[in-house]
Amino acid sequence: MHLGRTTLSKFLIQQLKNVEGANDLGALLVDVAAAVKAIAAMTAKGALGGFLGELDNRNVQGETQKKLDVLANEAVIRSCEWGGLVAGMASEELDEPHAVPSEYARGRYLLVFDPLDGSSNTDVNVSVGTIFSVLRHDATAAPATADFLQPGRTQVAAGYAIYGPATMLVLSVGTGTHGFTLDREIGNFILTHPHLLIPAQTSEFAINTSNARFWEAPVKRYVAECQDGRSGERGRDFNMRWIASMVAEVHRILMRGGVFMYPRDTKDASKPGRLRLLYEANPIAMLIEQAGGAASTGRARLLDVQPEGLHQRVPVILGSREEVERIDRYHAEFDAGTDRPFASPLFNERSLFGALA
Ligand code: AFP
Repeated sequence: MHLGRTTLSKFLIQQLKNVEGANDLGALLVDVAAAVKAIAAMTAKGALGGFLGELDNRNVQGETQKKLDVLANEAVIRSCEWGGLVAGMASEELDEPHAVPSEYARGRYLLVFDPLDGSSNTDVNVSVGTIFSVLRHDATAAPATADFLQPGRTQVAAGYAIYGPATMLVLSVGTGTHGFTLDREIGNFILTHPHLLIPAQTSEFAINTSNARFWEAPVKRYVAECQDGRSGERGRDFNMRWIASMVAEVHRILMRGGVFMYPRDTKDASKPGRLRLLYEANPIAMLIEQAGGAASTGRARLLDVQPEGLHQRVPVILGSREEVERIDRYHAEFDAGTDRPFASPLFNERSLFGALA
């Protein structure tokens, strides 16, 4: 592969040549890339395009929808529904799966996506992204919701677009994680970051510390040690980042390492996490693992979680492998009651310290 000259299409032909159904999968990813170009054009216009601001309705998540949420959702649907490649689609912005209109043939893939992740950042001009996941649907019948509820390890492809200073597409078809940069002059994604690899160690963590009082003890333990720096357990100083756009955090981690946490917290006991399993955690987890990192709920490998609902939420801890393994170990020690000093009654959630933490 020639850096700076390999287009997305050429890359997919090369990577998929021995994969059954390669042409259809490659063509679907090119259709997703076309939607990404349309979304990139809209986000780049900012206020000039009339695309900013909120609508007066809420999505299935109960969240206020931004105009760009809906426009990005439409862009993906319209780009991917007609080509005879998908049997159905599911989106963060749609209560139920989108059925392929009867005038179009159905294909053998399911496309699951978050059309605009980090959309609370659109009006303040901070990087946002599109996250997508491709699953198989080896049936001729239209898919039911249950057909989308496949564990992340069954994904045949996953990726994200990041609409930053440059628009990039980062994807995996199971042969590593690779980055492409949009050359706006020719309208092509060009391979610029082949075989991304995440350093196993890092001194940079990302978490929304305003939720600290709601975290479980193992997360409090891990973050406290990072904050203690070189005088504490870790013997080195750490840096913290929080962009409130998962795609931007993940991109930084793929470029230079780090660990991202949106863990289970007690802010809303009905929600096991903030991030959605099918169209945020799973595709990102595939990219992270394909780049040598790890992706966990704190108690299980993310890609092994059996989905129970289309919009199910899940705790997310991912990035540099040694840090994720340490956080998992802290969860195991907490669950076994063997962690120190957090096992002492002074630090559990129900004690004085827990209340004050
Ligand atoms: P929005 O798409 O509603 O902006 O949410 C973005 C996100 O799902 C993820 O991209 C961020 O990491 C996380 O939420 C930020 O959550 P907080 O606003 O609670 O920090």
